[in-house]
Formats: sequence, C-alpha cells, structure tokens
Amino acid sequence: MIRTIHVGFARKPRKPPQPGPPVASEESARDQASGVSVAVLRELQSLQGTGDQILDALVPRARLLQLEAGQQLLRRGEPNLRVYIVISGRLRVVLDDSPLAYIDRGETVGELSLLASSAATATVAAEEATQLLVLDEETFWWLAESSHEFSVGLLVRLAKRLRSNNDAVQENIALRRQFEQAALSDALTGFRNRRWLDQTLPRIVQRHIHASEPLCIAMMDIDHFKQINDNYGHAAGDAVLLQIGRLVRDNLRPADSAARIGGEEFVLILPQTLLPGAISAVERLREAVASASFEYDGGALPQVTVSLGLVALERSANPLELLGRADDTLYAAKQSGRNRTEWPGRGTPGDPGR
Ligand code: GH3
Ligand code: MG
Ligand code: MG
Repeated sequence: MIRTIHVGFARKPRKPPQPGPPVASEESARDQASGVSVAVLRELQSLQGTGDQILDALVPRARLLQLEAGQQLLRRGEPNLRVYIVISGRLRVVLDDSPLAYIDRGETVGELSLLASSAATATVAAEEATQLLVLDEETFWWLAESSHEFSVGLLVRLAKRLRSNNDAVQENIALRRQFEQAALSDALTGFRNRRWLDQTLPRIVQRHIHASEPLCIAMMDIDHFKQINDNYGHAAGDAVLLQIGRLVRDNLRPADSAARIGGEEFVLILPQTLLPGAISAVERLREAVASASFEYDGGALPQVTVSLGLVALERSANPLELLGRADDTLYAAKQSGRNRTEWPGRGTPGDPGR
C-alpha cells in the first residue's frame, strides 16, 4: 500500500551543481569515484527496493569516502550539501560532546540539512573506520525522483526522527520541571526554599492587598539549635529539623504554606487569616513542638522548642518589609525567653495588655 503514495518533492529551482563546502576532513580522507557494486548497494537499507537500473546509473554518479575512526564528516553549524549512505562502519552523532545517536550500515546522514538548506545541526564523526557513499545535491535529487522507494524510505526516516525529537522535547520539558521543582525546594525537608519565597511571596501579598483579604506571616526559629548539633552531632540536628518539618505540616491548614529559608529558620504563610486566628494556629504549632519527644538513632534527645514572630499584612506593606517585621518580632520572642510567639501589640511577658 505504501507504494501507491506519490512522493512529490518540491524541488528548489536547480542551480548549477555547486562544489559545496569542503567536507570536514575530506582532504585527508580517501575520496574516489564510486566503483562500488550494485550488489553491495542493493543490500543497503536506504536503497532497498530501488531497481538495478537506477543503482547501475547511481554507481558512476556517486563517490566513495573512506573515514578513519574519529574523523569528522559534518560539523555542527557548518553548511552541508551532501547526503551520505553508510556502506560499512559506523558514524557517531555528537551534540555538546555527548553522543546523541549512531548511524549504521545502510542508514543516511546529511539529508536534513540538505533538504532544509540549513547548517548541520549536529557534529558527525566516524566511530570506527567507515565507508560512505557520497551523493551530491544533484545526485540526491536525481535519486529521489528516480526511486520511489528511496523517497518513501527517506520520508519514513525523517518522520521517525521527528517523532524521536518530539519525544526528546517532552522528556526535556519533564526534566526542566523537575529541575525547577528542585531549585525551589529544600533537599532535607522537602519544604519550599528561600528562592521560592522570594518568587512567590510578592504575588501572595499582592493578591491579598488587591482582594482586601487578611494575611499573616510568621518567622519561626528553633531555639538553641546549635547545642543539639554540638552535643549530639549534625545528623541528630538534621533529624530534629525533619521532625519539626513534620509537625509544621501536621499543624498547618492545607491552604497554609511553609518555607525553610535558612538553617533552622522557617517562614509560615497563613493566607486569608486574621491575627487572632493566626495566633492560635502558630501557638498550636509551638505547643506541639514543645510537647513532642525527639529522638535520633534510637536515643532520646532533649526537649526542643521554637520561637515565632507573627505579623499581619497591612495595606501599605511590601514583602520585604513584612518579612523584616516578622524577623524583628521573632527577635523579640527570643529576647523574651524563647519557646514563645511574639506579635506586634502583644506586650511583654506578664503584661496584662496581651
Ligand atoms: P537561637 O535560640 O538564638 O536561635 O540559637 P541557635 O543555636 O538556634 O542559633 P544559631 O544561629 O546560633 O545556630 C543555628 C545552628 O543551626 C548553627 C548551624 O550549624 C545549624 N544548622 C544550620 N543548618 C543546618 C542543617 O541543615 N542541619 C543541621 N543539623 N544544623 C544546621
Ligand atoms: Mg535558632
Ligand atoms: Mg537562626
């Protein structure tokens, strides 16, 4: 059925055959008029089905090129006006120094840049001693017009290449998403990181100001965390960070978010929340930490506490100013004895104005 397809290549107006740019390393390669036999050509996949008469006519039109291992055939970015069919050996397609694909016996290379009148998109070199049949532009078009099978085969190969390129693009998109995700999260706790906060907080603030909705931000810092590292080792400190991460997740609402912005410092974002609601949410978290038992490697660790500075969004606020106020408030919580939540207007411990 495939044979009924009419392949009409839109040919460019025929210019007198141009010599074309020198093939990389062609100078040093053995380049001779093709004395290759029709029997050999008949076996090549890209010429299969092409009649002997056409192959007979092809022999004197084509040339042979012998490459030593490592010799370059095409160089990325350089023009190419020839199509090569691998008679024996193997070519390696290289992009940015890493092998992209191999071109084996019977397969062709160079057709994409020739058809698109564009530079070679990758560098191609001989993986091992390789013998090639060289079709100049004129011969290539003659063969495409003379052999329906060659043309159909060419279309099929181009379609497959397009398909595999599309697959590679999809893979790249998925990989890029993964990298973006990794760049925005903290490897230890899986929380969002400082970069995420810098990117996202301005949008959150803007949205709340625009909608006149309340928003609270808390800065949380583990108390005397250095002592845990100093007394039990860094790995024990990491275990505490992980457990506190779990407590944060368990005690915040799904709409809330948290970022680990420094060693033992977290920012909690409580959207659509007024200060009283935020106070009870972060106090619940603070108490959960204070009453949790921590352990590392089967051994119990001493009690761990956190201090928090909580602020509410004001109309004129910008994200930096909001974080700065939260940081100042956290400092006040540390100054007032730690294991404590401080917020503007709370007053000092024992102050009945709380
Ligand atoms: P304060 O109550 O005033 O906050 O005292 P602190 O000891 O918690 O604060 P300080 O800033 O003196 O020490 C923070 C420590 O956190 C020092 C640093 O080694 C440790 N740290 C930072 N990142 C990590 C981490 O990823 N893992 C571990 N285990 N420790 C970390
Ligand atoms: Mg600390
Ligand atoms: Mg700190």
